[in-house]
Amino acid sequence: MIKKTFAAAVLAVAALLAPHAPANAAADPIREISGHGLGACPRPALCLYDDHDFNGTEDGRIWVITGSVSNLQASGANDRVTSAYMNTPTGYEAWTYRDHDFGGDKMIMYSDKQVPNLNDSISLKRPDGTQFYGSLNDEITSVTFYTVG
Ligand SMILES: [Ca+2]
Repeated sequence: MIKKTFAAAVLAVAALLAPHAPANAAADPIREISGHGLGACPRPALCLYDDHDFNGTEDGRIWVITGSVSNLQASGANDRVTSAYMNTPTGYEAWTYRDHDFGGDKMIMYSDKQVPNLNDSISLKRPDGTQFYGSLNDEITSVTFYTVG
């Protein structure tokens, strides 16, 4: 409860400090497109695909991430993502989380990383930082996306 209140206060202050950009200049950190394959993913972005193998050979839902999203529910992507492609040059990093607000087990996505099936046994980290192998299929609920260095 205290943590939530603090987080809300930080967000409120951040909103006050943020410069006002023209309405049409503010990029939505998540948008949905339809397509399949790695080529459908714009750069730089983290693309989250509804189906395995980057939606295979047929068009499907792709969520294009260019900023952090604390809950994928509003975009319709919550608990749906089955493959992922980090289509960025070096200097970008993303984490995908099992829970909202960047909680629970997480998977790192570094530049050019491809994960064709989140149902495979993939390298994950617990909230305490310990590494293990498990699935995140249809379980991703929040994402961070940021530049490093
Ligand atoms: Ca899915």
